[in-house]
Amino acid sequence: MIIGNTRWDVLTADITRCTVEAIVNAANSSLLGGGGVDGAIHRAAGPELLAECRSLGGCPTGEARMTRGYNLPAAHVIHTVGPIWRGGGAGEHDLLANCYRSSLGLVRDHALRSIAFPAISTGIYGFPKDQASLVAASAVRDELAAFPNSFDLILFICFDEDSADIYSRAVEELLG
Ligand code: AR6
Repeated sequence: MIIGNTRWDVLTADITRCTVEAIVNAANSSLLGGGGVDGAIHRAAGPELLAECRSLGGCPTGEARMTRGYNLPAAHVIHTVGPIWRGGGAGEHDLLANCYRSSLGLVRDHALRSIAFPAISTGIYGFPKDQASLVAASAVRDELAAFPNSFDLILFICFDEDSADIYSRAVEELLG
């Protein structure tokens, strides 16, 4: 998809291998590492990432914090904390949308142009992928409308083909 100057794509890949300016980490509120994509990012970045994360003092759900990328191909990591799925009535959709907005806000604040997102909250945190993909796509669509030409490349990186199909369909649906 091309929207203004922005290419927006869904890929099946390992986000730790992505050469973009910033990759997003689906972290927890301690920012001190964990399993899933968080564990993979910390392993690939090396121990200096954890040392920098310790200095941040955590992050509330829906917000985001930026660090360097150390041994990653990406120069920066944006750590955001997705909501734990509790059935959908606990503000999960808004909190997940905030993760995408906060992350894109940091990209803009630092004048970066390219970012790769994982499927935040859809692993250990249990958010249903069909709903999470629509939240993600609508949040990005709204940011692109509000801040046109602020980004060159936005990637949704899925770990398997089935997820990539779900996120691709959501992007297509949201863009009509
Ligand atoms: N590249 C891209 N996507 C990946 C990768 C990877 N290397 N590894 C996993 N995924 P999860 P959450 C996908 O569980 O649900 C951690 O312990 C995975 O298939 O990583 O937000 C944190 O510390 C799934 O679709 O994150 C938190 O405690 C997606 O990434 C908690 O897990 C997100 O799955 C956060 O849970």
